[in-house]
Amino acid sequence: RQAQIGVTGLAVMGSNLARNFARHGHTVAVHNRTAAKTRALVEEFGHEGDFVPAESAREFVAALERPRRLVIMVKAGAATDAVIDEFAELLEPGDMIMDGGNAHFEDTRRREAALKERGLHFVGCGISGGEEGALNGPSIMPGGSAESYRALGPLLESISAKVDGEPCCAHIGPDGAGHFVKMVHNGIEYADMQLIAEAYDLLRKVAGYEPAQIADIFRKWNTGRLDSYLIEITAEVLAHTDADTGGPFVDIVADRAEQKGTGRWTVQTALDLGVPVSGIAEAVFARSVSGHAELRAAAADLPGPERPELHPDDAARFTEHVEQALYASKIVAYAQGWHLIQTGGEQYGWDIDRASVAAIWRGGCIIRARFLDEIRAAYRGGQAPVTLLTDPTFGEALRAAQNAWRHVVARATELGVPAPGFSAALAYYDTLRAGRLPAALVQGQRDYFGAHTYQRTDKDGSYHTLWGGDRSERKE
Ligand code: 2AM
Repeated sequence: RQAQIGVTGLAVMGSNLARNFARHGHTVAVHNRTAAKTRALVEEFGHEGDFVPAESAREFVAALERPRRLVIMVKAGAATDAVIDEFAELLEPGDMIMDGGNAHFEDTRRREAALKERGLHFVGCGISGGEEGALNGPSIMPGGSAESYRALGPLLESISAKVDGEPCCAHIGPDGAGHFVKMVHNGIEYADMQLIAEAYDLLRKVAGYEPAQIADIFRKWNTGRLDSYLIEITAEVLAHTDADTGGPFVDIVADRAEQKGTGRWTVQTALDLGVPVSGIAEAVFARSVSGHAELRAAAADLPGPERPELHPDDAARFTEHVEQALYASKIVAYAQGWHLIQTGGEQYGWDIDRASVAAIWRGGCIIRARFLDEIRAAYRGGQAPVTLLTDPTFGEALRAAQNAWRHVVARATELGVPAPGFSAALAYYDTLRAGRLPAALVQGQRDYFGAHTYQRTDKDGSYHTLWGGDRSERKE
């Protein structure tokens, strides 16, 4: 019997994806470099659906109906290239190779171009939702040709998360578009997590609440506009008690946040494309600084302000302000992410539907949230806003939140509690709304020391002032 789809690379993500296909009634060929894993998968989960185990690459390819749909789930980087090379030899024109790993979109572009020469479709596909999502319904972001989506899309849509009956899977655009959008998803995820962590820190250090109380605050927030997977799990983590010490779990975890690199890629790409993603950058740097034990130890005795205890009424009011600041900062982080998607789409000619990206992130992925309905609405039909900040719904939320937002950032600063995410988000907001920026002065400095020239507000052309001479102005 012939399989509709094949999965090679049967670590947890690959196994779960294969099981998800099988549970949805698809016949799935399964293969792994080490064949013992293939046998183990079929032994343990064979009853869940129709698996065709293959011991060799050749057997695996022969098991697939044509055009072949082959999913690679191995480590990003050299392993992915090795597996692509191995299978490209065995495939025929029209066959499809989908890479469901976390590849860099530039690698995906390179691989797609190389395989196209051989008549093969290469689909770089972002998959979000972790191991649990891969099994029960992830958010899926496939790139590659429209033709490959016609063949692969229905299978992918069938295994994706669903929201209001809509699959959390859509064709993002050609070549690297899917992995690009997945990368931005992760960058936004870093920012969202950092903002939530700052809200916790302020509620603890300024308002004086204990982790269990803050868990309750987050649970309450999760019934409102902040309703999201990340807020939900944050409440769970904060409510958790360490079995060894009997104290809050959050107090015994080493405070060094690690990273696998997709947040860094997002910021590097944004720098290359000239897109200000300051909220995401601060989140990446916040993880980085947390890991610099030597810097933190050296600076531990630097002076800070006194922190007075808050009256319970003031703590309750401050909590409301933190909710406003968190929501406003979150809007900024997502606005920056969508700006990056827009610019990447223009730079690489992808024509990405930004409403559809919001739609497929409503379920399955780590940043899934009610909030994404609003972003979808902002980009759906009519004129897309230049920035999410000026969309009527978000603009109104920012207008209502801005005083509380400023108050929270000011209190954090006065009391010496670092809030880089909240602060960067507010600075971005104020930068965009400022009529004049001191960038004018920077242009003057550049012209002074480097004769870099400047433009004037009142007439066209480039100008240079003879700073070392009589300071007269020349049109260049
Ligand atoms: P393995 O079980 O034989 O190690 C995660 O590492 C998955 O990627 C595993 O299924 C692993 O196979 C597979 N993998 C890693 N490097 C590989 C390579 N160079 N070729 C084939 N499979 C590889």
